[in-house]
Amino acid sequence: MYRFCTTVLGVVALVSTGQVTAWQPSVKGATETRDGPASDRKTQVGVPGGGESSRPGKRWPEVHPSRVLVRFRPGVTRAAREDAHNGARSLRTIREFRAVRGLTLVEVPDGKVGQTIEAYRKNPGVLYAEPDYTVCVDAIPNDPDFGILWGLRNTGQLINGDPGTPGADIRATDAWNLWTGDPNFKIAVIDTGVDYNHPDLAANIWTNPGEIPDNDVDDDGNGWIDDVHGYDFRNNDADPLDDNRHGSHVAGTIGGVANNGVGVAGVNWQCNIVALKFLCATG
Ligand SMILES: [Ca+2]
Ligand SMILES: [Ca+2]
Ligand SMILES: [Ca+2]
Ligand SMILES: [Ca+2]
Repeated sequence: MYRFCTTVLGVVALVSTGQVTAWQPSVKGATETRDGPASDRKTQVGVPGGGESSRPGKRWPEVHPSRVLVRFRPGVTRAAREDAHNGARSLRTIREFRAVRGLTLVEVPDGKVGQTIEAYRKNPGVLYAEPDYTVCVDAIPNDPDFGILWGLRNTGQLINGDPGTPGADIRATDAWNLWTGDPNFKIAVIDTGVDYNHPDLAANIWTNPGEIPDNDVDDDGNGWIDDVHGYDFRNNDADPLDDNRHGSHVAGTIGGVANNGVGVAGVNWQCNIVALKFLCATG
């Protein structure tokens, strides 16, 4: 079985597929940002995902619908803080954190998180104000070789006996909390071809729905005969099967089937890889 390593192409794949744009609205507080009054929606611009509610498939981080975290600048007096709370129409102070000086958790009217944050942010004594997010465990796929993919998640693990640098990665697990790919996204791998039969790739390989294989006819009329999974421009045939492994390696980084208990995890757990071969067997 091939072992795919992470490369910068993985980052390219994330960018090329717009990985931060797709979510399902499954969260507390989402009602306010998606369906609330216009004034409230506007205030969500400063919230991750705010102001982009029209994008299809968007998923919102989980936000408590009646709590806000506000941190005051050093030196702001107790009286000034109370004025700020009153000005923002907070209902009460739930907690003042000792570990983070000036940080306070307040209760706000249900569904008024965005409006309250905007009011706090206008106060010069406020360092920042933000929703009370629910923090989730990172999405970790169950693929047995995920642990060696230091480019996706670097915990300082040993690779060939050498320790890595924790955090020197593309924050893939953070991204996967938001989005893990889309089976409708077509990503062309222009390389030495792709092993479209590979057990960790096959489910993410594009199949041309308008093309009947091996009948020597360009059924979909796109100019290429029998282009079922892509095309081999190096040898001028319809079979882009990899004869070098490099293209499959790249494909695995971009879209190795993830969380299937097999091999690696690609940056995109689901996608449609189009194999376009232009390099020969020796690269
Ligand atoms: Ca065709
Ligand atoms: Ca055909
Ligand atoms: Ca071929
Ligand atoms: Ca896998």
